Amino acid sequence: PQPVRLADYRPPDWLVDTVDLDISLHPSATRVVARLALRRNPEGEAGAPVVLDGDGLVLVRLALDGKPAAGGAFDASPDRLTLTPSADRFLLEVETLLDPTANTQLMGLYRTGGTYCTQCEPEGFRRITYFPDRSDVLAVYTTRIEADRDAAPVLLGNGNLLRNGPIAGTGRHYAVWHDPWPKPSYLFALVGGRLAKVPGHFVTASGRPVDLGIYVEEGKQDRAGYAMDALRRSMRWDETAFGREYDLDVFNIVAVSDFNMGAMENKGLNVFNDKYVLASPETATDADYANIEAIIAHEYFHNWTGNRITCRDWFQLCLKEGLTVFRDQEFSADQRSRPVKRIADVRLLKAQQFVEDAGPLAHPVRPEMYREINNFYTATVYEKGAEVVRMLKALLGEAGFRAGMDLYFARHDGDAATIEDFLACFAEATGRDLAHFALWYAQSGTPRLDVAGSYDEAAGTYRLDVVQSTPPTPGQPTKAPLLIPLALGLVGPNGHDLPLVLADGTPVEGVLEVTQEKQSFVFTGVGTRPVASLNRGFSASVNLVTDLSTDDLVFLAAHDRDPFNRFDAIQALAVQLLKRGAAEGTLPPHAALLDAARRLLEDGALDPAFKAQALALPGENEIAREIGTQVDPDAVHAARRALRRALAQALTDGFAATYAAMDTPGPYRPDAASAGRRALRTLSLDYLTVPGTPDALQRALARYRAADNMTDRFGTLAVLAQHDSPERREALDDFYVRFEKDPLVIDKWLSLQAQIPEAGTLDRVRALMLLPVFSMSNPNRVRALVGALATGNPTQFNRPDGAGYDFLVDVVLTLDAKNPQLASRLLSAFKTWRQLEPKRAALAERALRKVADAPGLSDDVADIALRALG
Ligand code: HT7
Ligand code: ZN
Repeated sequence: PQPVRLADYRPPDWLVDTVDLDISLHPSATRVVARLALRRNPEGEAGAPVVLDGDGLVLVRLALDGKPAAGGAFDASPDRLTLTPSADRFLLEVETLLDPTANTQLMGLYRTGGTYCTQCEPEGFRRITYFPDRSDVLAVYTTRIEADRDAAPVLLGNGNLLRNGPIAGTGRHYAVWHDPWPKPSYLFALVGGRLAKVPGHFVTASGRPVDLGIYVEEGKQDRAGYAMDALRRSMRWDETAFGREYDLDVFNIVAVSDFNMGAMENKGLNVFNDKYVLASPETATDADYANIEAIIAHEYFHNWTGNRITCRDWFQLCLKEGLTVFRDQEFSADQRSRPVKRIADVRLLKAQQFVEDAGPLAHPVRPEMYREINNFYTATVYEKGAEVVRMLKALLGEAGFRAGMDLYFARHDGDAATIEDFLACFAEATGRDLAHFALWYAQSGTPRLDVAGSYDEAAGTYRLDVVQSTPPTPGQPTKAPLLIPLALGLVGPNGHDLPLVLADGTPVEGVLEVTQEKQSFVFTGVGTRPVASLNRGFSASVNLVTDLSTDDLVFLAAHDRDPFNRFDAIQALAVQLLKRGAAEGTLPPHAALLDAARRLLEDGALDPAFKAQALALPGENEIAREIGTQVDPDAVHAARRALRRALAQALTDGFAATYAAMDTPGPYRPDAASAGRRALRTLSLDYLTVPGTPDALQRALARYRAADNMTDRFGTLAVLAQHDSPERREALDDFYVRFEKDPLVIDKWLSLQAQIPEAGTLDRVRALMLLPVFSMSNPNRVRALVGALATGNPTQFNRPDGAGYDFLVDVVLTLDAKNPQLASRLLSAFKTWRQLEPKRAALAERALRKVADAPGLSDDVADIALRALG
C-alpha cells in the first residue's frame, strides 16, 4: 500500500453541499442512486477534475445536471470515478449496484442475520457510492430507503424521519430520513431489518423532546433496559459536565451480531455490536454492564466530539477518539467509584498501550504516515489520546479545562478540525503557551521518569531529582523532553500530606511541571523524613522508576491518601518480586507484600472493589512488559503462580472471612457497590481454591451451581478453569448446555478455555473451532476464541515449539480474504515478539515472514506484518 502523509494534506478540490440517496434494498442486488450537489472548492486546486473514491463498485449509470453522461465525459473503474465538468457547480447522479450478502468485510452495506446495516468509518461509504470519501467534505444528507416490508419492516437512517409508507402493489415500503447537520460520509448509516424496538424518551435541558429507540433482535427486548438507562444518563451527564445537548428529535441505537468493532457513532443512528447492548443478570457479568455503560456513553458523546466537530483528516483521529474516551472515562468515574475506575483504566492503558508503545507497532497519538488507516484504531490513539487530554486538564485545572472546551465547541461547531485547532482553544482560554505540551501528540514511546528523593534533616528540605527519557521508537531514534504534569504528595509519618513549598517559596498545588531532561525540585519546611507519593492518580502517562524502598511502598500501600497510589504501591511490590522470581526461578523473600496485602484485606474502611483490584496480581503480559527483554513466558507464569500460592497460604483466614462477609443476598443489581462485593468475593474464592484440594474445588463447584447471576457463575467457572479436575469438566459442560443457544454467553466460555495455561489448550481451541457454535464469519466468536489465545494466554500462544504462532498465522491467512480488518487485528498479537527470549523470537519472526510472503494479502494484514517485522 502507498503511504499517506499528514504533510501532504490538501483541501478538497470539490465540495458536496447535499447528498440525496435513494437506496432500494435487496439481498444481492441493492440499487443506490446518489444525487450529489457538487461545487468547486475555492481553496482547492484551480481547474482540478472531480475525483471520487470507490471501492469495488459496479456503475450502472451516470448523469450530469439531469443528462445521461456520454462515454468520454468520465472515467470510471470500480475504485474511482473521474469527471471533468465545465461548470463549477453541477448535480451528479450516479447509480450503483451492490451485493450486501457477499460483503463479508463488514464495511459498507452488508447483511448480518438478515438485517441490512452499514459501517462507513473510515472508508466504507465508497463501497456504497462514488464520493469524495474524506472527513473534511461535509454535506446535508437525505436518504430514501426502500425494502421488502416483511424482510425489513424497520427502516432507519440518520437524522429525523420525514415520511414513510407502503409502495402499493409491491409488498415493499419506504422511509425518508433527513439529517439537517452537515456531516462527513463516514457518519452515514442505514439499517433495514426485522427488529424489535425498545422505546425510550428524553427531554433535553432546553426542553427538546427526543424519541429514543434501541433496536434488537426479536425476543431480546428484555436485555436492552440497562443500555437505555445508560443512554439517558449519558445524555444528562453531557449537559451538566460539558453543556452539550442533543440536537435531533430521534436517537436510535441498533444492536447487530456481526460487527468489526465495539460500536459506531453514526449521526442519530448508532450501530452497536450486540455484546455492548444486551445484558440481563443471567447472561451478562458486572464487567459487561460496565462496558455497556461506557460504550453507550462513548458513542453518544461523539455526537459533539466527532460529529458536530469532526476531524479534518484521519491523522486527527485522536481529536475525536482520545477526547471521547476521556469523556466516557469521566462519565463512568462519576457514575461509579472514581478511584476504582482510574485503576481499571490505567491497568488497561498499561496492558495495551504501553505494550504497543514499546514494540514495533509504536506510533504517535497523531501519526504522520499510514498505509492502512484501519490499523490506526489503536490503544495509542484511543487510550493514550485520552491520557493526553487528562494531562492537559491536570495542567490547566478544572476551570481552565472547561473554558478551553467551551471555546472549542463554540468556535469549531460544524468544522472538520485539527489538533492544532483544539490546543489553540485551551491556549487562548487560559493564556498558556501549549507549544511544548503539543509534543505529546507527535512523539511516540512511553517516557520513563526516574525520580530519586533525598531528605536533608538539618536543612528541613526534601529534594526530588527527576530525569526523563523516552526510548527510541520506529522512525523516531531521538526524543525530546516532554511537559509532564507530575502530581505528588509528601506523606509524613502520620500518613498526612506535608505542605508543598518550593525553596523559592512557591507553593505547589499538588502538580509539578517537569519540562527538562534533568530537573531538581527542593521543598522546604519539611520537618521529618517524608515518603514521596509520585504521579498520584497516574497524572502522567509515564513509566515511573523511583528509589522508594520496600518499607516506603508498604507505608504508601497503607497510608497514602491517594487511592491510586495505594493500589500502585502494592502492585509495585508484587512486580519487583515477580521480576526477580522470573529471573531467578524462585520467589525472593516476600513478607512485606504479604503484610501489605493483609492490611488491605483487613481494612474495613476500604471499598471492596478497590481491594479486589489491589489484591489481584499483575497479569503475565504486564509482568512481561515490566521485564522488557528476553522474556520467558513460562518463567513469568511460574513466578506468578508461586506468588499466588504464597498469598493464598498466608491469607487463608482473611480470604475465608472476606468470602463469607461479601455474600450479598437478594436479587442481582448491577451497581458499582454490589459489583465490588461480588468481585472481592470471587477473588477470595480464587485464592481459597489455589491449593486445588478436593474440598476447595467442591466449594467452588457448589458456588458455581448456586449462582443466580452470570457474574458469580462465570467468576466461579473462571476459578475452576485454572484447575485440571473433574470439577472443571463438570462446570464447563454444564455451562455449555445451559447457554448453547446464547452466542454472547458462549463467547465467554470459548475465551475462558482459550486462556487455560496448559499444554493441551491449543488442541482444545482447535476442537472448539469445529463446534457448530463457532463461526469464522462472526468477529465476536473469532475474537473470543482465537483472540483470547493470542492475547490472553502468554504461555500457550508463545509455546516453545512455535505451534501457537503457526496456528495464528493459519487463522489470519484464512480470514484475510473474508475480513481483512479482523485478520489484521488478530495479527497485531505479534506486537510483543521482540521482547521474547531469542528462541521464541526467532519462531515468531519466521511466522510473521510467512504472513508477509503470502500472495494476495490485504493492505491491512500486509501493513501489520511488515511493520511488526520492522
Ligand atoms: N468511531 C468508531 C471507530 C471505527 C469502527 C467501528 C465499527 C466498525 C469499524 C470501525 N472502524 C472504526 C468507533 C468508536 O471509536 O467510537
Ligand atoms: Zn470513538
